[in-house]
Amino acid sequence: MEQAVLLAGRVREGDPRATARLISMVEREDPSRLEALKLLHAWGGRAHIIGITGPPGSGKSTLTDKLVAELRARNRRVAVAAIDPSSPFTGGAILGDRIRMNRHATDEGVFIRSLATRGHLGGLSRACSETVRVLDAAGYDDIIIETVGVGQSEVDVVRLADTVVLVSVPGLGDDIQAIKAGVMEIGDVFCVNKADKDGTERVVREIRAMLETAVMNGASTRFSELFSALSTLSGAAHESAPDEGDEEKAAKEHFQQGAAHHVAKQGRDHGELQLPPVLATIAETGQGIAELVDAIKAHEAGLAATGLLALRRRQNLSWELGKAAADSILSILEGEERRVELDEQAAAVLAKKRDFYEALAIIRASLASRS
Ligand SMILES: Nc1nc2c(ncn2[C@@H]2O[C@H](COP(=O)(O)OP(=O)(O)OP(=O)(O)O)[C@@H](O)[C@H]2O)c(=O)[nH]1
Ligand SMILES: [Mg+2]
Repeated sequence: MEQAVLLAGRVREGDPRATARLISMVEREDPSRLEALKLLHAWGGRAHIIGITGPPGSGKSTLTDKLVAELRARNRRVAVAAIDPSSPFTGGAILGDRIRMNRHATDEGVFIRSLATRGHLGGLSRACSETVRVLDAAGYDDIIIETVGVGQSEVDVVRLADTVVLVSVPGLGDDIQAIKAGVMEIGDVFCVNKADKDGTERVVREIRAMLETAVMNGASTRFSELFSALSTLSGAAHESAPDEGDEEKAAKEHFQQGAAHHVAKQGRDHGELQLPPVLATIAETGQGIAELVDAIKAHEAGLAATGLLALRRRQNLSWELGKAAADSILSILEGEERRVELDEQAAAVLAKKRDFYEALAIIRASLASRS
């Protein structure tokens, strides 16, 4: 306990060694981490959490490296949690990332960590969300989560984010790679990297067309929600005379209008349709990075101005709680004692002593009585 108080205190002061130590405890699922995490709970909620996802090799790490540099130039303290799902896709990538990110190694305003996780269910999401909480409490202004958009659990990780950047690249085939309908929905900012390659314009057009179709079909993208909230706000701001309220109110309205304008500018106005920004970048040279950061920050400002940030965080957390609850029930079911019980019920069903649903009801009742 005393240890946890000490460790949490040092994390809160922004001590990078304490932060790294607590994250290592998170990684190896050390039960004593929970005490420190609980103590840090009150200090979280200030960082802007940015998720970056896309197909393997699309340049996420190179982009992240450049985003870090740009955010530093804007005086932000930045932390990166790069997920290493130990998948065959990413083999060896982490070493390259380390070398690339080395230039930030002596910068105290940067913290970079790749997260290796155990293969078990829920391990990845849990480790990532706990890590983000640690980094948030440690006072980093921006936290970037880099995760490869292949499996469901990797994509799930970006549900922690306030702003999700979906990366794609030209030349990965006709059916726009990993950007399938489901993944599309989670994107707030779209980035076509490797714009030095042929076919960039085509991918940009395709993504816009997909977004357009989705919006026209009534699919509520996160962006369209944001945009309509912003238009309501800026409409209201125009109606009330600025001199009737106090200075604070005027400043707030000014900010809201600014955010609305910024988001409108970054997104593309297709007549009635408001689409999220689709930007082209060359991560290797840094081209388009400042615009990408502008778009990410405009998105954050828009969320904050409309109150959608609080809503999104609640939705994210509620999803996370549900997932953690499901995982913990599953781990109970996978325990030895439960296996015996499941086995007994299976035997009873096979022997026609009871049917499947009666057996299920018995298991559910026994689980409920336990908790
Ligand atoms: N031509 C070109 N190559 C790029 C660009 N950005 C990154 N690359 C290269 O693409 C390769 C993959 O880049 P990474 O940043 O490791 O990609 P990643 O998406 O992080 O890869 P994984 O983490 O393995 O999924 C590297 O060789 C980069 O140098 C770019 O804008 N143009
Ligand atoms: Mg990478």
